[in-house]
Amino acid sequence: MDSVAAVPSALVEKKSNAAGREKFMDVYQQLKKEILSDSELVTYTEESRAWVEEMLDYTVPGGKLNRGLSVVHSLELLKKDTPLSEQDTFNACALGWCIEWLQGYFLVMDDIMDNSVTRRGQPCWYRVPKVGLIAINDGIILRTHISRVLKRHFRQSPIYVELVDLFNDVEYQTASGQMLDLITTPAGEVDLSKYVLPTYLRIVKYKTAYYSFYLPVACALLLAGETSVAKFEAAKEVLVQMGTYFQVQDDYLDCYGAPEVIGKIGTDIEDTKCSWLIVQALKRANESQKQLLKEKYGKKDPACVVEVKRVYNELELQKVFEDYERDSYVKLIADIEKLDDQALQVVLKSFLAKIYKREK
Ligand code: GPP
Ligand code: MG
Ligand code: MG
Ligand code: MG
Repeated sequence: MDSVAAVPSALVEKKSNAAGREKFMDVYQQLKKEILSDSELVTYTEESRAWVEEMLDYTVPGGKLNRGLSVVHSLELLKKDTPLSEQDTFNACALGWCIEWLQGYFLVMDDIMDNSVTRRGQPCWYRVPKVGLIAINDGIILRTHISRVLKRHFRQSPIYVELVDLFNDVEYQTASGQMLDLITTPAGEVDLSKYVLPTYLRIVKYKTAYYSFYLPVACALLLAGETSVAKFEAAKEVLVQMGTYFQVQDDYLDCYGAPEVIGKIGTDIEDTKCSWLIVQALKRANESQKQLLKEKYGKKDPACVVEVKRVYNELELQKVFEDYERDSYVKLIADIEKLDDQALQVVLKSFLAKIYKREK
């Protein structure tokens, strides 16, 4: 047995993950440097360059980086036994960062819309005193950086048009989902009859699943030279289901997660959100519990939030969630195993393994 084989495989994986993350961060530094020295369209002042740099460091790289790193991991798995060339690795990292930039932009905007307080363990960007609503323009700036990165690194590539289209389509889908999320629960209005599962599923498919799950894998498929529309569609079908499961976890953690672990303080009850928990609660509540939810849901008062959570506990929603989580996993694995393409199966299973029973 040689020395590498003697190392437990989990350890090897951890080590290579750490190396992958380091490489990924190096590419972040490079892309940031390129943006800050890009004078083709904009001449920075010293002050504006410092603002953009601080804003980028605050809003882009501080998350779990699951979406971005998935582009690299998925491409490795799609290429099977052929190690990625330097160029392939760089391209996958650059697209991974485009997704992280997109995520940074969405979160800056979402936190304003959701009136959130913390994100990734620090105040939301708009809550930084000198920032305030400048954060809206910073969000737009983040969005424009994606086009700059795509242009600089993929303009000459045969997949450039596909990539630009993909990012545009996914942004449109996400903004439409965000709109559904917001107009289902206009401020000050509590109409509990709207909180039913089909409405919920439509919201989360658009606001979360496309950009968080389909987009990274679609980028990897494009980088791998995949051209079969059927393959993209097959992947999308499973990834949208996986994204739905991911958002259910997000809604669960909003109420039951520890803020110091998830890095944010939940606001779904105060914001009258069409969350998975309220949908499940209304399905199971008796008349008096329904009345209580109607009175207390969507109120800023912490005492009202406590009352809502009490009903959730009476209805044993933690147990309902555990069952849902297990069933979703089993169903997703079964759906993945129905696909013809073995490499795609491995990509999807690995993505699922990253989020199953996540605590943050
Ligand atoms: C997650 O919703 C959805 C998004 C972050 C997409 C936002 C889209 C825009 C076009 C701005 P969430 O509010 O439940 O996320 P979190 O719990 O992280 O605040
Ligand atoms: Mg939010
Ligand atoms: Mg939101
Ligand atoms: Mg949430």
